[in-house]
Amino acid sequence: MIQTFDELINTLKGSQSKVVAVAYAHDTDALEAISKTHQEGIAKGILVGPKEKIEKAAATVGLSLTPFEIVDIDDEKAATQKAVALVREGQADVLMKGLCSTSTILSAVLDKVNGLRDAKLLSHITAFQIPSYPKLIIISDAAMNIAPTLEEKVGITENAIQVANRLGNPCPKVAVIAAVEKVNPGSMPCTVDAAVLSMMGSRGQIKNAVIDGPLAVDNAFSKHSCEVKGITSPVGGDADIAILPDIEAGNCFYKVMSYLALAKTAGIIVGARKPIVLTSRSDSDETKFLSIALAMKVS
Ligand code: COD
Repeated sequence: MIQTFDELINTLKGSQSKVVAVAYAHDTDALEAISKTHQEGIAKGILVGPKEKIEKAAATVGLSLTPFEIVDIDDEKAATQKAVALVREGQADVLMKGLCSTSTILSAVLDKVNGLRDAKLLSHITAFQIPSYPKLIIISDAAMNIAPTLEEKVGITENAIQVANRLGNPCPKVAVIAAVEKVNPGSMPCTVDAAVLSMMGSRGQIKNAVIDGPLAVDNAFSKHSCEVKGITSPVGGDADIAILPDIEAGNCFYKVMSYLALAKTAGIIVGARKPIVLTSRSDSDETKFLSIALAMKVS
């Protein structure tokens, strides 16, 4: 079972046959990340966008583009659609956002005819490595589904479980997070969703995981907290996955882990035919590299 990002990287070394398609690639951050990925022997890259601008961006950060194929397309929408097409046609294994806007890439991905949608819900998952916890923590959804319904939370949970399975954990422990551990139907509807997801796990409707909720964050990750509060839970204190109630909670968790707890962080969108790396400009170079690595592992 993969417990750290170093272990993840080690499992990928030598998998140079896999390819990342970068949409609108004249972005120095994306170019540096893809170049590191190539140097580490993890993946090759196809750069889609205006060739002259890609070369200029690479020159400003001193990168050689020799190892990369460039598909010369000026227009943002057309370049993004081409990168999506490369993934859809099997010429690339992962899609990565370059300088195109988030809405341009998401609408190309969600396009019913030419996009990357399968029957499944697309959701964002983040993996964190932090010294105070003995294994990677996966959370969802910090960036895609805004206010998921119960049905969408089932999709979010299943996607996160599949990522944990791909990381070698056949039966991850899933904490469905709320502010409290008691079901409060009147005032806190997310506690009801958490209880239903938990029951769907124990009835085998959601497979390959042990699910418990509602659990507050302290119950999910601290055995001491469970003892103090008298909570008996197969997940409490040892969660592999935390499902957050909505994008606000998910995004706050992500930013607190990254900016205040200084976690090593990787984030990708899953549920499409292939994973998508959609990092933001404020993410560190390390996060961009680790996100590509996680996408490679899941692809
Ligand atoms: N999975 C599968 N299909 C989806 C999903 C999904 N998560 N979301 C939308 N679709 C499908 C719909 O069924 C529909 O067929 C089509 O896509 C368009 O759906 P709309 O009209 O809801 O699409 P949008 O463009 O209004 O919304 C989709 C977004 C993903 C853009 C939207 O949910 C969004 O803005 N999410 C938050 C993104 C964000 O701001 N993140 C910032 C945090 S870093």
